[in-house]
Amino acid sequence: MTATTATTPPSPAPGTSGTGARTGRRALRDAASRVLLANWTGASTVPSHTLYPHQWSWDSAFIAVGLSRLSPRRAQRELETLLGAQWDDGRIPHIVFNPAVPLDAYFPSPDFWRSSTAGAAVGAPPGIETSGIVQPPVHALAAWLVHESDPESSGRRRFLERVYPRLTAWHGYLRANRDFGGEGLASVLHPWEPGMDNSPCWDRPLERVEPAPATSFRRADLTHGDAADRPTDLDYGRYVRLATDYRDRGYTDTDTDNDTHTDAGPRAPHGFVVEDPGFNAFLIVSEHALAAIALTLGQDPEPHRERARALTTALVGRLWHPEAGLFLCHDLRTGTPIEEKSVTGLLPLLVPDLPGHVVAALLRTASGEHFGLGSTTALAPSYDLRGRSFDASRYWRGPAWFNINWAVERGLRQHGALARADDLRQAILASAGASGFAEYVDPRTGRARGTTDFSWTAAVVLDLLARTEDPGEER
Ligand code: 9WN
Repeated sequence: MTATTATTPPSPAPGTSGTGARTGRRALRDAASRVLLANWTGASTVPSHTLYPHQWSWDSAFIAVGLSRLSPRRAQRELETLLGAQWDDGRIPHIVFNPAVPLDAYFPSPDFWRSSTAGAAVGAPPGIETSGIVQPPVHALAAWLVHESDPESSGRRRFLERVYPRLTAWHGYLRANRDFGGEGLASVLHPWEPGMDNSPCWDRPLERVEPAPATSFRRADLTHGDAADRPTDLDYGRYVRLATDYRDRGYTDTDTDNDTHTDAGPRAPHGFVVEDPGFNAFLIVSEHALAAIALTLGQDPEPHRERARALTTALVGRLWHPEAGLFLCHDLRTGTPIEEKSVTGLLPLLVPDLPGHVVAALLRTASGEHFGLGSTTALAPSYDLRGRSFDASRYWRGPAWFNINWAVERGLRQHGALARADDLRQAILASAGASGFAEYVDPRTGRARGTTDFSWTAAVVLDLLARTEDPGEER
């Protein structure tokens, strides 16, 4: 499916009270439910039947949060299906392939990743094909929210008992294998890992990567997506090179147990090694969620709290840049910050114990000229409105994404910016509905980009609607 022409001006959203508004909310809820039901494949949900016909890691976390508002049982299943593909080293792969889908429906396909053979030595499961890279650790947060949506069914099915060891193993993988900076933060090894694949933040680090020849692979995304909304062939060549190199070294993360902890360029055997604030913000929030899960299970929450505290200190110490008013990505191959303003730098608003001056600066930056939230834009754009690489249509280089805005909304609310959180919530609901549950939208006009009937867009709508309908339900 190509981009639609639906438009959603950043105008006032439907109100939250009165009969008309109630009818509007019911219609929106029904429409969002239809998207998730149509994208359900029996054990999990595809982000989109056309563009992404398998299970994606962080998509499933957001989807589970939305599904919990429809069917807690199905939400639990969504997460447990993903965790069923976890590798023995603890990693949760970014894609779990559906064997019934033809190989040419998505690239890179299972015969590219070859997880069950190439990853066997580090514990890739036999009998399931997955990718070998990861995505942001939203899963423990999602598991906790799924539990909270229906503690009774969760308890009856021993949901938390089952997922807790897997989630702790996942965080253990990131601690043991991805701390290339040496202060606890997780690094990403591929632009697909932070989930914001085509962000201008990756342009400089990617310049060092020799692209795989265009003739060595065949993209499938352009069959379903508009080329103007998608990464370029040159970007794809570099994505393919990095993934090929990782695969060919058996998906091992470090060369030896030698000291890889040097900021001036880790001896990590990877062409791309970056600390990303959004990825780590989700890790911290998920560590807090593990503390809540441990407490519920009668286990000691303190180790999780301690890790969350240490990660928060490292996040602020390493990635906070007061002069930018934002967290910046850090390129570990050069030991330098990446001087691009991306929405990933606002995501630490999710972190509960940030210093007050950092929160105040983030709130200013969110509504300032670079992101324009509440003034020139209704939803936070993925990249600096004034940045030289800003592109309102192209994939993570400007468009606004709904999962990210859901996270920003939580962050604003958590730090007491309630009116702004309310406005953003309403803007998400209005824009999602008017754009046909678009994958992403032009942040200035609301015009739908990418594909439509996109699962996490519908999922965050269901979650926000549930919380809007019952303000007492805030979590
Ligand atoms: C590569 C599925 C995924 C999202 C990512 C988004 C996009 C894939 C692609 O789609 O990435 O993983 O083929 O472009 O960037 O965040 O998880 O929705």
